[in-house]
This record gives sequence, structure tokens and C-alpha cells, in this order.
Amino acid sequence: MRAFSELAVALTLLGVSSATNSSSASLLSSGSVDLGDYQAAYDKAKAFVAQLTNSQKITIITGGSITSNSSNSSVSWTALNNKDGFAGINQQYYVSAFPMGGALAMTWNREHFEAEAKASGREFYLMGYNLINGPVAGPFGRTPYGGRYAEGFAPDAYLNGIVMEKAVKGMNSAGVVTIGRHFILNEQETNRSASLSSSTTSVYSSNANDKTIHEVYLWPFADGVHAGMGAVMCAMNSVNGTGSCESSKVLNGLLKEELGFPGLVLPDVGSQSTSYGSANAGLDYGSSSYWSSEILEAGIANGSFTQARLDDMAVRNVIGYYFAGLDDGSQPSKAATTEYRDVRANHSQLIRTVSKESLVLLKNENSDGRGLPLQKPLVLSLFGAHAGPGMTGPNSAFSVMGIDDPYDGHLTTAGGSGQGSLTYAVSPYEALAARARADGSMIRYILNDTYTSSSSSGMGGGSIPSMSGNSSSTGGMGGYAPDGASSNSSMSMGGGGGGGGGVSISGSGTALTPSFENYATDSAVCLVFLNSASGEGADRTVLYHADQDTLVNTVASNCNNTIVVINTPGARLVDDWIENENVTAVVYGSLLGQESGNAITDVLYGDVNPSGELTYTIAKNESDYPVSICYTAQCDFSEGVQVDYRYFDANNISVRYPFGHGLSYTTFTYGDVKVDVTNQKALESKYPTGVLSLGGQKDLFDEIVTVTSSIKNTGNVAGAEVAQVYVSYPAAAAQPPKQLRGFEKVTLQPGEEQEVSFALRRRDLSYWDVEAQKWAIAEGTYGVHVGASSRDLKSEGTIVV
Ligand SMILES: *[C@@H]1O[C@H](CO)[C@@H](O)[C@H](O)[C@H]1NC(C)=O
Ligand SMILES: *[C@@H]1O[C@H](CO)[C@@H](O)[C@H](O)[C@H]1NC(C)=O
Ligand SMILES: *[C@@H]1O[C@H](CO)[C@@H](O)[C@H](O)[C@H]1NC(C)=O
Ligand SMILES: *[C@@H]1O[C@H](CO)[C@@H](O)[C@H](O)[C@H]1NC(C)=O
Ligand SMILES: *[C@@H]1O[C@H](CO)[C@@H](O)[C@H](O)[C@H]1NC(C)=O
Ligand SMILES: *[C@@H]1O[C@H](CO)[C@@H](O)[C@H](O)[C@H]1NC(C)=O
Ligand SMILES: *[C@@H]1O[C@H](CO)[C@@H](O)[C@H](O)[C@H]1NC(C)=O
Ligand SMILES: *[C@@H]1O[C@H](CO)[C@@H](O)[C@H](O)[C@H]1NC(C)=O
Ligand SMILES: *[C@@H]1O[C@H](CO)[C@@H](O)[C@H](O)[C@H]1NC(C)=O
Ligand SMILES: *[C@@H]1O[C@H](CO)[C@@H](O)[C@H](O)[C@H]1NC(C)=O
Ligand SMILES: *[C@@H]1O[C@H](CO)[C@@H](O)[C@H](O)[C@H]1NC(C)=O
Ligand SMILES: CC(=O)N[C@H]1CO[C@H](CO)[C@@H](O)[C@@H]1O
Repeated sequence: MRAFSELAVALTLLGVSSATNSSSASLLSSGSVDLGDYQAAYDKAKAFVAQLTNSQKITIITGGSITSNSSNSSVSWTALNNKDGFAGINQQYYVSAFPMGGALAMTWNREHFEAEAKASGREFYLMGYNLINGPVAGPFGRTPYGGRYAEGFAPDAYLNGIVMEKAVKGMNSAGVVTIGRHFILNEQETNRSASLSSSTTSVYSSNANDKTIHEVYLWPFADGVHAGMGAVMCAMNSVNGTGSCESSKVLNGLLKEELGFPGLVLPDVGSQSTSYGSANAGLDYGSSSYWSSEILEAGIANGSFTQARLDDMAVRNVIGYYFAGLDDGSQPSKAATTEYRDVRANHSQLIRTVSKESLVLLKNENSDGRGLPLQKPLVLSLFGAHAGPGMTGPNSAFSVMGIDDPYDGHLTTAGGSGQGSLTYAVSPYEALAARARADGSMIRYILNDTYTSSSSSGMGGGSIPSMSGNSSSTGGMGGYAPDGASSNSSMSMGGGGGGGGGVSISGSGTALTPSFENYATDSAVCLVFLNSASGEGADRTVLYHADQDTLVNTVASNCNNTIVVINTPGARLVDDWIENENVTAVVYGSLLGQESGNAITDVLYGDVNPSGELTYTIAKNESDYPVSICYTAQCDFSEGVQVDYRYFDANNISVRYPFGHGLSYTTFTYGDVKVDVTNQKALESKYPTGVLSLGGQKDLFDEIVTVTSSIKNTGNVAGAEVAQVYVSYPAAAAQPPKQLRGFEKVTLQPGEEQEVSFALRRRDLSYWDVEAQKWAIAEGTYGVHVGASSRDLKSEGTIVV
């Protein structure tokens, strides 16, 4: 309808340096952005705002409501109900706790990305919330220590962007407005805010170059905008020394002028610090103390602020409401926090499905009957606090300013505004005990990481007086042989009393002295459960826990079928024990929400064949990671685009488990790769030519190359494989050795073979040309690899430009 292309060309000529307040304020009203699906919402928003007085507009942009009696007009507006959470509603009774964002990403399943967001979004909708603080594209995962790692998706722009796209679509389809957060370079909790931490003297500034910002951190937000994200939360941190919510270059420049973002920008807590500065920089929603009618009207009068910008802000505040269809008036009113409403439907089934599909089988040595899956083991022993319910139940408060690490109980969610509201949490103990009962297995457990029997008051404890005489070969005195027990009782099995706190006698049969060693010794399988905890407000300090690693080694030295299960917000190192031949399998995942124990049990017993893949690298040592936490006021992102596997590849560092790794109970083979250029003309144009649309120039999202290969299930059970496409670029693009640019998850029956195809978009083959301020396709030869992980490439094709 409008001459989009001419306007877009004019706009592009201005480039990013054109982050001028006036051009940005008129971006929507001038028709410079091809609004696509947002056009109808824009028209409604504009018509609505046209009826408002300035004072009413200011009420709306400061979060107020307009009632017709108070304003003496026919106009009314009810402030949107904003709420924390993505993987379920934060701090709300009777809702579902879904797998955290990090777990969702580990499924590598686009349908799940959308389905979870839709189901979660539906609960928000029915509880009366309509402006949702999620999904979370940043923290992106620059450092594995980041406290909020579990809320985000993956330290890979492509995968993170695909989850963003689907998550936004899913939540939008539930009728709510999504807030992509935190914009931008919000990679750690330490020193995030001077007002929230006594030790912080100044909020940190993330300093990254233009190429890094575009190729790494901005990318997933572009996918979110492309998918219809209605709001963005600017971050607590500064960027290049200017507060994210005060930076015209960040908000007007990157977000609005470059990504064509049509919605509202609102600040994270305490992140607005000026009146005209923030408004002119692109903040659309803020505090009435900075934005009183007096201040803003005075600004309009003397030129510090403009009428056009106020109108733009008002439109941006209401456009998402129309886009989500909230103007149909059918959303229920906001529920009280403790109110019962029937919103959960059958979501627990989806939660269990997503959870079990997110679990990654890191290691499995099952050729001699050990390892996974379990088959009715006769004696099943569980170890570690993470195996059982926490002493104080699933709803313990996790302080916003950090939580203990690790958590003393089964951990299913993170702390802070991403914390799930659990009506229940199934622990592994609960699910495994039910399974053991059904199978006729004997179950033993010590639900503690550091248990010693002297800390227990049970029989066989260290306080029991010694008996005269000892023929046990190990340790000191003590022990108790109940009458009627095996005649070999007090003399059998030293069992490694060393860890037993002075207890040498193991008891026997069903009356063992409780110790890790004794329980492990004649178990058919020993399951050791480990977690790491973190959340909003504090970062992790370690990537492993010595006590837990000792637990694994103690169990493994007495049990030749030790299987480790880990739930962790981000990377958890395994090198202390991974090469122990008695550690036969490792199941690894993020934080899974309410059905956690059921999902873990489904995988352990092979009710589902594991198909999750790592969304980040597990290194061998902490020191292998390039970035830890920054404690200074200036945080330079000197690693540039070398985040996660890009860094390990570029520096040829051997890793424990690479990005994209994940085993199955079956095996797969890959066929050759075929590469078809489906839009040669597009490939020959160095720069995109499309109009500015949602997410950037429109043709950046055009699919221009198709990659095909075939996958065959060569094992005995059905299973799903995530085939991954990695692209290597001509030198001119100055890219890491390779980058993920496609993936497909295929489910195959035994012996079945399927062709799998991947569509590469123009943007997937582009690098950010800093000079031109555009995405560019490089001249030369692109390598296109299909493989099972970033370090297990099976076959290769090329594209010559
Ligand atoms: C407009 O934005 C620029 C940055 O691009 C900023 O320096 C300037 O102060 C802003 N203008 C006003 C009137 O705030
Ligand atoms: C406006 O009307 C509502 C009911 O429609 C009433 O609750 C409220 O008190 C009124 N406000 C004023 C300022 O009269
Ligand atoms: C309300 O509006 C009417 C007409 O629009 C006007 O006559 C009246 O004075 C207004 N009342 C107040 C209290 O502003
Ligand atoms: C950052 O946090 C650390 C530890 O909490 C503190 O010692 C340091 O002073 C803070 N740095 C700044 C710049 O505030
Ligand atoms: C931050 O500074 C770097 C280095 O000067 C520059 O390349 C980049 O464009 C700046 N970005 C922002 C958003 O200020
Ligand atoms: C405009 O008025 C505001 C409010 O009085 C004042 O803070 C600001 O400095 C003025 N700006 C100019 C350019 O006069
Ligand atoms: C949950 O219910 C919806 C409709 O109520 C249905 O479409 C969906 O298939 C159900 N999901 C499962 C896993 O049963
Ligand atoms: C675990 O055991 C240690 C000592 O063995 C004890 O200090 C700690 O309180 C126990 N933890 C729980 C949750 O029982
Ligand atoms: C006692 O141990 C001996 C040798 O280890 C074994 O032959 C015998 O069966 C055991 N007796 C019982 C009752 O377990
Ligand atoms: C593992 O230990 C059990 C005894 O607990 C033994 O029967 C089995 O042969 C051992 N398996 C291997 C492969 O060493
Ligand atoms: C493995 O377990 C067996 C007991 O089944 C034990 O004898 C052996 O020492 C263990 N090996 C290691 C490396 O811990
Ligand atoms: C009374 C007795 O036999 N004591 C023995 C118990 O075991 C220790 C360790 O093997 C021996 O040193 C004691 O002599």
C-alpha cells in the first residue's frame, strides 16, 4: 500500500549512525517499515492514540489506566498486566512449572519450542496477565558462570534465534504480548545494578564491537522481532558506557531503525535514569517520576522532547495489545496471586514430553549389560541430595540475590524472576521407587552428597560400641550383627569402610550399615544425582562441586555400573570421573520443572530414547573457557564473536563434549550432502536489497540454499537424531571455523532411512559488514557440513559465490 521500498532505501542510506531521535520517532508513522502482520495493529493503535490528549498518552506510557469518568472522555485504557516468567508464571499459585528455557533448547525440536511457549502463554492469558517478561534471548551465554544461564536458550546465535522465533509465535498465539529480554549484552549478574547490591559501586558496562553485537547478540532478537515480538526489555547494564535504556544507538539504532521493531521498549528494574535522555533514546515506557506531564510538556515546549515522539511512544505502548487480539475483550481479569483458576489443562503431559526429550545422553557403555537403558535391575541404589525431594519442599524461596550452589534436594528450577511456581515437583526418588516396586527391584538410597554414618542415628552407626574381636580386614572397630541375620554378617565384606566415619562393619543383606560404599557394593546399578543451582542476582563461582565429584568416585570405586544424572543451569564439568571405567553412563540436562523425576526415569528405563543434544560445550577444565565473570566497571567483550564452540574450534582446544553432542540407544549413519542454490540471483548480490521489515531487511529471511542429506537408523530401537548443518565461510567473512546454520530432528524406526533437508536463509550465509553497515555475502567458497555434533561432521558440500 505504501511505497515501502523507496523509504527503506532512503533509510538504509542513513545507516545505523542515523540513530537520530527524529527519524526514529517517525519510523512507524512515516511508513518506513513494512509492518507485515503488524500493519492492522498499527492502524488500530494509531486511530486509538489519535483520540488521546497528551496527558492521557503520558498516563499510558507510564503504566496508568484511563477511565472515562476520570478523564471526562469516552476513551478508556486498562494498563497491561505485566508479569515475570517464561517457563511458567513466576510467583503464582496453581500454575505449571515448565522446563526452563535452557532445557527447552536442548530438545532441538521446533514444535516443542512453540508448544511450550503456547501452553505457558495460555496460563498467563487465563490468569489475566498479558505483557509477559519473556522469552529470554540474553543472557546469551558468553560465560558459563552466568547466573541466569538456564533462562536463556543457547550461546549460539542461530539456535537461540530459532527458539526465540518459535517462542514468540507460541506466546503470541496464546493471546499475550511477549517481551524479549534483556536488551542487550546482559551477560552476568555480578554488578548488574548499583541499587540491588551493596558491594557494587557502579553498574558494569558491556563493551563489544559492532561485528560482535550483530553476529552474536543482536541476531536472536532479530528473529524475535521477525516473529512478531511486541515488546523489548532494555537491560540493567550499560553498553559502551551508556545505560542500555538510555542509549539511542542501542534502542533507536539497533532495535528500531535496523530491526524495524514496532513495539514498546520498557526498562528492567532501575534502568531508566533520565527524562528526555531515555525518551529520546527510544525508551517507550517508564516511570511517572521521570515522565510527569509537567516534565514532558515542558520538553515539548522548549524542544527537549517532541510531540511526534510522544505520539510514537503511545502507539508503541498499545500496538502489541491490538496485535495479540486483546481488544476482543475476552481475556479474564487479573487473578490474585493465590486465586485458584483452572489453567493447567493437560500441560503436565507436554512438560514431561519436553523434559524427557531435552535430556542428553553424554556417555553410555552398554555393550556388556551395564549402562543404559536399565532392565529391571535387582538392586538399584540412589545417591545424592539431588535424587530426592528437598527437605523443605519444592517451594523454598530462592533469594533474588543468589542461591546456594548446589541445592540440597532435587532441583527443577532457577531462582529469581525465572523461578517456576511449583504445585509439585516429582523427584527421581519418587519416580524410581515406583518403578522399582513395579519391577520387583530392591531400592536403596542415601539422599545426601556427604553422608557419613556417624551423622546418622541408625543402627550400625559409629556410636554403637565395638564388639570384641574383629575379623574384618578393614578399618577400625564397630559393627553390629543382628540375631538371625546371615551367619557371615559381621565378618563379611569390608566394603571400604574408609569413608564410613570409622565404621568398618557393613552389616549384610537387607541390614547394611548405611554408607555410600556399602550400598554401592552389591548394587546392580548405582545412580548418582548431581545438580548445580543458580539464578537471578548472582553468578556461579564454580563449574563443578568437589563434594559431589567425591561422591561419584566413592560410589564408582565400589560399583561397576555407576550412572550419573546431572541437572544444571549451565556447563557442569565431569572430568573428575568421566573416564572412570565404572561410570558407564551419564544423563545430563538443564532444569526441567515439575515432571523432572518422571522424565529422568523415562530416559533411564528406555521408555523414551534420549534425543537431546548439548546447546553448549562442556570443557575439560574451567580454565579452558575464555570468559569468566567480570568484576570491574568496564567489561570488554574481547573474545568478540568467539563464543562457546567458535572459540574452542578457533583455538583448537580439545573439549570433553562438544556443542551439539548427544547419544541415543540406537545408532545412525549419514548419507552424502547435496547443496542446491535455489536463488542464484540473491546469492550474487553482496547486500540484501529488500525493504526494512520486521527483523531487518526483508530478504535477509529468504531461503536461498537447500541442503539435503539422509539419515538411517542402523540400530534396534526407534530413535530421533538431530542432524546439524555447519557452515564455514570464505576468509573475507572473517568468521569462526564453522557455525551452526541449520538443524532438523528426525524420528526413525529401526532400519528406516529418511531424506532430511535444511533451508538456509540469506542471513545464514551473511556476515556483518561493518563498513557498509549491512549483512553481506562473501565471495569465495562456503563449506556446508552435515553432522551429529559440531565435532562429528559426517559429510560436506560447497557453495561457490
Ligand atoms: C538524540 O540522540 C542522540 C544520539 O543519537 C543524542 O546524543 C541526543 O542527545 C538526542 N537528542 C535529544 C534531543 O535528546
Ligand atoms: C469511575 O467509575 C468507576 C466505576 O465505573 C468507579 O469505581 C470510580 O470510582 C470512578 N472514578 C471517579 C474518579 O469517579
Ligand atoms: C467534560 O467535557 C465536556 C464536553 O466535552 C465539557 O463541557 C466539560 O466541561 C468537561 N468537564 C470537565 C470536568 O472537564
Ligand atoms: C563488582 O562486584 C564485586 C564483588 O561483588 C565488587 O568487589 C566490586 O567492587 C564491584 N565492582 C564495581 C565496579 O562495582
Ligand atoms: C560500541 O563500541 C564499539 C567500539 O567502538 C563499536 O564498534 C560499537 O558499534 C559500539 N556499539 C554501541 C551500541 O554503542
Ligand atoms: C526544557 O525544560 C526543562 C524543564 O524545565 C528543562 O529541564 C530543560 O533544561 C529545558 N531545556 C531547554 C533546552 O531549555
Ligand atoms: C492436550 O489437550 C489439547 C486440547 O485440549 C489437545 O489438543 C492435546 O493433544 C493434548 N495434549 C496431550 C499431550 O494430550
Ligand atoms: C548431609 O550429610 C551431612 C553430613 O554427613 C550433614 O551435615 C548434612 O546436614 C546432610 N544434609 C542433609 C540435607 O541431610
Ligand atoms: C558365608 O560365607 C561363605 C564363604 O564366603 C559362603 O560359602 C557361605 O555360603 C556364606 N554363608 C551364608 C549363610 O551366607
Ligand atoms: C560387575 O560387578 C558385578 C558384581 O557386582 C559382577 O557380577 C559383574 O561381572 C561385573 N561386571 C563387569 C563387566 O565387570
Ligand atoms: C570398579 O568396580 C569394582 C567393583 O565392582 C571395583 O572392584 C573396581 O576397583 C572398580 N574400578 C574402579 C576403577 O574404581
Ligand atoms: C582383636 C583383633 O583381632 N583386633 C584386630 C582387628 O583388626 C585390626 C585391623 O586389621 C587389627 O590390627 C587388630 O589386631
